[in-house]
Amino acid sequence: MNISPLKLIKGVYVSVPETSKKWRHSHGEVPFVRGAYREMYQRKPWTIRQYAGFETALETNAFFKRSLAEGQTGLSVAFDLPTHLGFDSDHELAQADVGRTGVAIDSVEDMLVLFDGIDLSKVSVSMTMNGAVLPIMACFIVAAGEQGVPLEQLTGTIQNDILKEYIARNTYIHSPDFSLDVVADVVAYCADKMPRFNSISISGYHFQEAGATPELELALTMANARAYLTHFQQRGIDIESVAKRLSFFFCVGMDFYKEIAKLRAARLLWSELLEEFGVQASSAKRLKMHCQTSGSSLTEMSPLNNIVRTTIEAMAGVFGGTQSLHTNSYDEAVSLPSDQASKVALDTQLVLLNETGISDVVDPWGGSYMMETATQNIIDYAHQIQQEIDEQGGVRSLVETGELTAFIHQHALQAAIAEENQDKIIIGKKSDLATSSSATQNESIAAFSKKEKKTINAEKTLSQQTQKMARLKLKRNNQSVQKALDELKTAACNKQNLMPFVITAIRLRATVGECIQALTDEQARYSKPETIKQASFKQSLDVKTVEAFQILSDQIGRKLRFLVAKVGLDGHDRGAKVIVSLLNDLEIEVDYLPVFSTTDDIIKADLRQHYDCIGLSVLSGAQQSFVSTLLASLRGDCPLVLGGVIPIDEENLFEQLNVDCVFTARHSLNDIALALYRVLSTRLSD
Ligand code: SCD
Repeated sequence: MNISPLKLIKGVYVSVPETSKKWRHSHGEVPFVRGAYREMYQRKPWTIRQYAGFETALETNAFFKRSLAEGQTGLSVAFDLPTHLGFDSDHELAQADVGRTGVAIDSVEDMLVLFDGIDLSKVSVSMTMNGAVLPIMACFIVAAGEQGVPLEQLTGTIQNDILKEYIARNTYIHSPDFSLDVVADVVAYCADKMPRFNSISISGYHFQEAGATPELELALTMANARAYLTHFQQRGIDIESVAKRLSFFFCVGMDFYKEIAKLRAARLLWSELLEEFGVQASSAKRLKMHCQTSGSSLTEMSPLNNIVRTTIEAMAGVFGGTQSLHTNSYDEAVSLPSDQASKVALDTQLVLLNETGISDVVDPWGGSYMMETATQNIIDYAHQIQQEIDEQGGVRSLVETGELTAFIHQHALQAAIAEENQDKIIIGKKSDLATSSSATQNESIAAFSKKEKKTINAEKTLSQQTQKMARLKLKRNNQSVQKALDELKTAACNKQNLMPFVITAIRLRATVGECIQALTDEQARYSKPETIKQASFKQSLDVKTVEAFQILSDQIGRKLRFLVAKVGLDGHDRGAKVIVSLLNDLEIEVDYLPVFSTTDDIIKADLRQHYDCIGLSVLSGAQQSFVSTLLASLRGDCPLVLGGVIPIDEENLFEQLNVDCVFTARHSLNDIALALYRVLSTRLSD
C-alpha cells in the first residue's frame, strides 16, 4: 500500500476549495453527510451506551442495573477472552483469563443471570462478539425467549464483524472463509426473525487503536463493508432486505476536526456504496453509528487529563452525529474502570447532553469551508485506498496475507517515532515529560485511584464458573445435547445456516465451548500469518545506546537473540510489534510468538534457541499468573522483561519475583532500549 496518510493530514485542512454540490445536502436526506435524521438529537438523543462486563454474570448484572438507574440508556456487553475464543471457563487455556476483561458466559444459564430483572423488550443490548458469535447470539435469543420476550421485539446489535478481527483485534476462531459464512448466517437469520436487531457493527474502532489514522480507519472500514456486501450477495442474500440493519462503529480520537469530518464522510460513503449495490430505499442508505472515545489516547500518568481528552472526543462524536456513544473511564490506561471513574465517564455524556445545548443544532460544522473540505478529502482518500485494495486482490486476500495488518502496523510505527521525536506532544504521557510537571500531575492512575481501584477476583470467578458448569452438565439431558451437537456438525458440513442448529443446542444447555468445539471438529482453529513491518527508529534513538548494543554484540561475538511473546488469549499486539521493530533496528535477532501463545510455547522456544532475553506482553491483567508459571520453569539465567498494561503498584511485586524490567506506555522507546541494554550487559557479564 503506497498511500501515505501523512500527506492527507496536511491536506485535510489546507487543500484547494471544492465547490461540491454535496455541501448543500440537508440532514436526514441521502447521502446523509449532515446527519442520519432530520431532527437528530432534538427528536431522540444519542444512546448512552457504556461497554462493560467483568467477573460473573451476577456481578455484571448488578453493574448494568446501577448504570441504567444512573442515566445510561442502552447496554453494551463486554465478554471475557475465553468466551470470545469459544473456550468454556474450565478449559485449560482459559484459566488465567476468566472474567478479567469481560464477563464469563459459558451457557444460557449465565445469559439469564446477566439480564435478570432487565426487560429485554425495552432496553437495547449491544454485544461485542465476533469469533463465538453463533453460541452467544443463541444464548441471547434463548434467554430472551425464556424471559418471555418475542424475537421480533428484541432491539440491539451484535458486532459480528470478523474481518476486522483478522486485521486488528485477533479474536477470530475459524478460517476467513468459514467465518464469513457465519457472519452471513447471523445477518440472514436476523433479517428473517429479528427485524429490529442490528445484525452487524462494521467496526473501524480497532483499526485506530492498532495505529491507523482516522482516515485510514474509515477507509478500511468501508473496504470491509464492501467485502461483506459482496459476500452476502454471493450467498444469495438480498442486500435491500438486510441493509437497514447493517450498522457501524468508529473511534473518536483527539484529532478533533478530522474525527468530525470522518463521521460525516462515512455517511456519504455508505450511501454511495449501497447505491452501487442497487439498494433503492433511501432509509436503508442511512449510516447509523456507535462511537467510542479512544483508549489509546489515554495516559497512565496525570490521570485527570484523561477526563479532558474523553470530553473532547465525545464532543467530536456528537458533532459528527453519532447515534450511540461510549465514553472511556480515566483509569482505563492501567486497569478495569473503577466505580468512580465509570461514573465520571457516564456523567460526561449526561453533562454534554443536558447542560451544554450541544444537541440543539444538527451538524453545527456543516457549511464551514474547513469542515466541508476535510470531509471531501477523507472521502477521496477512502476511494483511493479502495482502489489500491482492489488492485491488490481485495480485502479477502489481503486479510489472508496479513498485508492490511502490516499496513496498520506501519502507521503505529510512524506514530511511535513521532512521539519519540516529540513531533507529537501528549501531555504527561511519558515518564520523563511528567517529571517536569507538578507533583500532583505526576501521579499515575494506579496511585491516584488506589482506594477505589477495581480488582478482579479471578480465582473466585473461575471457581464459580467451573462449579456452575459441572452442575449444568449433571442436570441436563446429555444425550439430547450430544445429538444436537452432532446435527450442528452435519449442518456445518452441508453449509446450512447454522443459527437454528446452535439455538437448539443452546436451548438444551449445550455450552458455548461445546458448540465451538463441534464446529472446530469440522473447521480447525485458524492462525493467521504474521508480517511485521520495519521502521527506522535509529534516528530517534540515542546514538550512545545504539553503539552500546553494537559493542555488546561484538563482545560476545554474535548477534543478541530475543524472544518477544504475546501470551494468553489477549489479542492486543500493537505494543509487542513496535518492540519487535525496535529490536530489529538495534540489530538484535528477534523471534516473535504471536497472540495466543502459551507459557509452554515460550519455554520450548527457549530450549531451542537459548535467548539472551525474553519479553512478555500482557494487556489482559493476567500478568501475575503468566509470570509465576514462566519463572517456575524458565532457565534461571535468562532475563525476563514484562510489557503491557501493568499497574505501577504491581511493579514491586514483579521486582521481588525477579522480573528484570517492567515497561508500560509511559516509557519512551529510548527508556526501553537503555533499560534493556543495562539488563543484558549485567547478565552477560555475570
Ligand atoms: C433515532 N431514531 C430516530 C432518531 N434517532 N428516529 C427519528 N429521528 C431521530 N432523530 C430511531 C431509530 O431509527 C431507531 O428506530 C430507534 O430510534 C433507536 O435509535 P438508533 O439510532 O438506532 O440507536 P440505537 O438503538 O442506540 O442503535 C445505534 C446503532 C447500534 C444503530 C449504532 O448498532 C448500536 O447501538 N451499536 C452499539 C455498538 C456497541 O455498543 N459496540 C461496542 C463495541 P428503528 O430501530 O425502528 O430504526 C465495544 C468494543 O468493541 C470495544 C473495543 C474492544 O473491546 O476491543
